[in-house]
Amino acid sequence: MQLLTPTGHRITVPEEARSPGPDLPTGADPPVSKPRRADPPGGEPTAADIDLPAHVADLTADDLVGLYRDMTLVRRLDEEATSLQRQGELGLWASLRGQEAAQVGSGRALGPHDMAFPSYREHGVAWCRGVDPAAILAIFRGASLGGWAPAEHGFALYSIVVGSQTLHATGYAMGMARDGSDGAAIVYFGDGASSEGDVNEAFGWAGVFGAPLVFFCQNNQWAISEPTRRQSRTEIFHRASGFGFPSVRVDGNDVLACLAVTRWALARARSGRGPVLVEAVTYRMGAHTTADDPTRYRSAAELDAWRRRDPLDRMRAYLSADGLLDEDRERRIALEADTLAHDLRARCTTMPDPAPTSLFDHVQVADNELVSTQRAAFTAQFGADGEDGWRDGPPGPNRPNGPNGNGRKGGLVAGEARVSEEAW
Ligand SMILES: Cc1ncc(C[n+]2csc(CCOP(=O)(O)OP(=O)(O)O)c2C)c(N)n1
Ligand SMILES: [Mg+2]
Repeated sequence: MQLLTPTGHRITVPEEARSPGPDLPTGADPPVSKPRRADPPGGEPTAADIDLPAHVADLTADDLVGLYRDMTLVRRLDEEATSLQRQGELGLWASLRGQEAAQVGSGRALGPHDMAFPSYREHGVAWCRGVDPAAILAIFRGASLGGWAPAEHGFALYSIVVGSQTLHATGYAMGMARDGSDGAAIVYFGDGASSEGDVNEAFGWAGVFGAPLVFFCQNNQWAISEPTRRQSRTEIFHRASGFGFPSVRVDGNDVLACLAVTRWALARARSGRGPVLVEAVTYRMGAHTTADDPTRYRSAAELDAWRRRDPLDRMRAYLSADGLLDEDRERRIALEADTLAHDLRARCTTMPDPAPTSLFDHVQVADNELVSTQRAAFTAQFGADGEDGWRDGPPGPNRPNGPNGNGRKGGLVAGEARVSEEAW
């Protein structure tokens, strides 16, 4: 298959190195793919006019290698986090494996005044926004109740309540417009989330108010064990037309296509022309979370087919064919990835446990009566530092060894990961 590089060269890439997947109505799209589109009512020219290569034409050789480096580092930190969970250092981990191109491509499209709203799997976007990966691990270790200061990074906190962040993002984007901000918002959600009422309400509000917002749906083919084809009678990207704004389906395993489309969508939103829905077609190569066993609901053949469209392999093939990535550069990136993983492990395993009373500290900006009352009740029972009786005291109704607890004598122990898997 012939590809056109941003620098105007034609290269040939093996057929199996491209996506989208077998169940998509697709022709032979190049990596910087022709977008599929759903025109909004009124015939406004939008996605039809996107000249994708033009949106990445400014990228230098270093920029291109930089995208590959981002994806490699993000994959490595994801692997390390998965191992840490398996070794009992994290309560849970939601892997992004397979979705690196969608996340790095869209994440690198963001500017300093833009604001991103993630779900719980956007470690690659977090990376692009300068969030310390250790802060993400702290959440999954139960050592942090938040993670980072959203305003510092233009990156909101993770949201576990599926789809809820689309409403937060819509309100935020409407506020940006009123404040005269020159940025836009982007919100990440999954194929499964698109079935939620929250997401459809967000579409309605963002469409009606012309909010400067990019809805970025990573269709990774699965919502835990529910395949996309059983979640919707229509293609996800078609939904936007019913709400009056344009949408684009993009090859989510193509980092350049994701970068180009998101740049286009953000520029459109920033210029006051309202929201866009991007459906990035990709694949979750790992389990839903470490609490999940995907072999119970999907075939090895399916995984294998998507493995051949691995976004890192594709970018490596692309760069190598263009002579932009030699063995030495690759070795240096691999070394950097190992160093990152090593550092992350050391920092994760030595994280101090938070004080139990810190639970009350960040509920609201200022204390209110309800939180104060709860804090007083908690310290009356467990002492000023909240430590008394947690570990081996007599049973109480909600204590680890009480009737509503988990029945384990001794309850929580220091260093034990504490994020409940059941919530996922
Ligand atoms: C409102 C709500 N309902 C159910 C859940 C349980 N849950 C967690 S993740 C998930 C599937 C989400 O699938 P998708 O939106 O495709 O995102 P993905 O995990 O594939 O990235 C579900 C049902 C939840 N966290 N929140
Ligand atoms: Mg999904």
